[in-house]
Amino acid sequence: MKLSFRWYGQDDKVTLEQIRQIPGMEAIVTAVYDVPVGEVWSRESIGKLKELTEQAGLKFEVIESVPVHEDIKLGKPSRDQYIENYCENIRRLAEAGIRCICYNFMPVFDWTRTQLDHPLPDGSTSLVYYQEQVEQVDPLKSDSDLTLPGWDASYSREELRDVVAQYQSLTEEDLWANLKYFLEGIIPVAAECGVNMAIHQDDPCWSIFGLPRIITDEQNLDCFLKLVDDPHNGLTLCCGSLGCSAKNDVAKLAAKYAEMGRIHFVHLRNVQILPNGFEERAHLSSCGSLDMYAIVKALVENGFDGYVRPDHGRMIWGETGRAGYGLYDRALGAAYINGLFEAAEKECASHK
Ligand code: DNO
Repeated sequence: MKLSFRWYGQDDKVTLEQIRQIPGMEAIVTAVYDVPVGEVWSRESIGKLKELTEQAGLKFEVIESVPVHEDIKLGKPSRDQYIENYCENIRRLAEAGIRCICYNFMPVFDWTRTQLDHPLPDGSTSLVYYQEQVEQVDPLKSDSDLTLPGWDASYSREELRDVVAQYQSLTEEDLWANLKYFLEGIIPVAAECGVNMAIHQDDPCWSIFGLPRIITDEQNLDCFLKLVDDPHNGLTLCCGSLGCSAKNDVAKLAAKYAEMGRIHFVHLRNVQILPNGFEERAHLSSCGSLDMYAIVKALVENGFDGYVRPDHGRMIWGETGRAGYGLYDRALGAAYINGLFEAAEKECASHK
């Protein structure tokens, strides 16, 4: 595996110099943030990210995310232009050395939580999702001030209502058809450029705010991989997104899709499943519902050799910053991930 760390560019409070000092750190996961969703990224912006990353002694090989324009998800006539722009981004990123692109196909809202600073008993804070709070934080209601770091903040409330309304007549089948159309446009380009596309699961892995969500479970991941049956059409296996539903056996999915060679990127984090939702916890198996060692072992035993990153961390030691993306707890996560892989690799080698 190649250990990586998400970095939000020069505005990130976490610096490349800090990231480089995490043991075993190889690559940076980043994106161009100065371009509206759907537009072509400038070679200058891509080049700057590459230069900064490489100057810091890290590799520039993974992008998270190249976002997919809503018109593509909605299947509007303008999608062809947006798909062409997407292909151009793949080409430009490949030229700059990118090997893996993470993206998602969630209508309107990316990852969603109901509180970003929930205190845990040890005094740290973490991101949580409580069903009873979902109603209160409905982003379409005028008295809701919720905006989350993962959401496209460029929408006004009116625009948000409008785009959500456009989904009212869209069924899950339509969304699948639009995803297939998108993949048929981009995967041949990715294959030609040697880039692995890695779809992120919907987070949480169920429908929210009345919008369809389809990248949610084993059956749907099977369907997804068959839409375009090419190794460049693969997954970002996000343990926390799949693992917040007890119906997903993440270790089993890790084994299955790694064996098929379709996992290109892994987000490792633990969650505690609760009757009314879930809480993000420290990475350790004993802190949440997921058996992190079983997941890593499943990856190693099945020949996974892609990128891995610690996912959301708690806020600890008084750190403030971007929710889920502070330095300290993610660095602890990285150290733990190193340990899990070393143990799994040695155990696997001893059985050969
Ligand atoms: C949340 C992230 C997601 C992810 C996108 C991928 O912290 O895991 O925002 O980057 O869904 O497109």
